[in-house]
Amino acid sequence: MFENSQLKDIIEKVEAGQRLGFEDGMRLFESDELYTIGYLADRVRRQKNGRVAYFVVNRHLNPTNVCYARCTLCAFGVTKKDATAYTYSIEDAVERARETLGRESITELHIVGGMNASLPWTYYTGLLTALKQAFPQLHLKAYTAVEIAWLARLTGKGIEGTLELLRAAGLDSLPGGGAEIFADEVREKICDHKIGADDWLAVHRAAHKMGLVSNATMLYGHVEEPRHRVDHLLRLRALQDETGGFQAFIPLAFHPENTQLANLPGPTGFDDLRTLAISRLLLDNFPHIKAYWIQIGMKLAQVALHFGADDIDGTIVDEKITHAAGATSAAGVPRDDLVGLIRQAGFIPVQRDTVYRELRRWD
Ligand code: V47
Repeated sequence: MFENSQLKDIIEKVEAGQRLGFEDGMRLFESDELYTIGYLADRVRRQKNGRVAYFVVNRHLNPTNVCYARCTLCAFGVTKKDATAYTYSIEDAVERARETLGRESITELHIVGGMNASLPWTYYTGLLTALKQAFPQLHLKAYTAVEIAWLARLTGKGIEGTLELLRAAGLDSLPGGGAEIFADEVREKICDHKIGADDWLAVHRAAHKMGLVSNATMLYGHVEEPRHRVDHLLRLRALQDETGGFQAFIPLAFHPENTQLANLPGPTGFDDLRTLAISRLLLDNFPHIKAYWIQIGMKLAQVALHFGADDIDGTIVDEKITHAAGATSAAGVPRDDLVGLIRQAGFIPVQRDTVYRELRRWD
């Protein structure tokens, strides 16, 4: 079938279940054999996840957009003097979650925000405590490694001590944001005030060692090169070998509008599919790969289920970060839209909770 492929040796490796290395990753990212790469990723995806595709009924909650870091990649964070600056009181945040619960039976709150120097660390723990008290049934997937490292400076209790405080307040797991691209030379250009790769990985390592699961991301399609992407994926794979605490990997497609990198075009659909598929191939120890429909659109997310993805994230309700950067997708969708989309792609829709327990399946 792939007699004329330049990737024959890689095909053989994948078919034999052998791990791919840095050079394999480079060749895949430099190849335009999208169909071959997609075929391989789909093969691995079906071995791992069968004919099932997952989604979660959730809501995003961004308590504040005030952020001292002002990353060039980001259109969400603003200074506290900006006309669009906001910070929810804890009561407001609880009300927002309550409004959603009136409409959909969400099982998860995905909570991330800016690093707002005016907020004490007790705001972050207080928010979790109030949410858990009001909605004990909800899973709180909260705060990126970047925010946790920031909080650790405020609490003075180190990463583990801070994670313990957050867990005692109601934290159930960590989302995968803030990873961007690990290479320092890229971080200097896109997020120079954020923690470095080692610190990002250290937060997830500490969380995993405490028994908290987490996700991982990679922001692609800006100033990085293929070697940076491969390096990023292999560093995640190495940590996963060590801890086994990552559940899902989510490639994040860069949206340039309203950012300081607005001169860049952002990734193409071809690159979106290729990146998802290569992630599936390199991250052989990650159980799940998510196609984040907010960023690649519903139609491509559906196709992505045939290119290595086994999860299309969730209903979301009120996405702000990518929409600040010009996303044209809806800010959220009803559960039944996700079910229909998965079905029409030829997979069995499975509503999961945050830790991938099956809640309902549409056979
Ligand atoms: O941390 C910021 C990225 C992330 C832009 O863990 C941008 O289940 C594109 O992490 N264009 C937030 N991306 C999203 C995120 C996420 C989403 C869905 C599920 C999970 C999970 C995590 O978005 C940020 C940052 O890396 N981001 N600005 C932008 N202009």
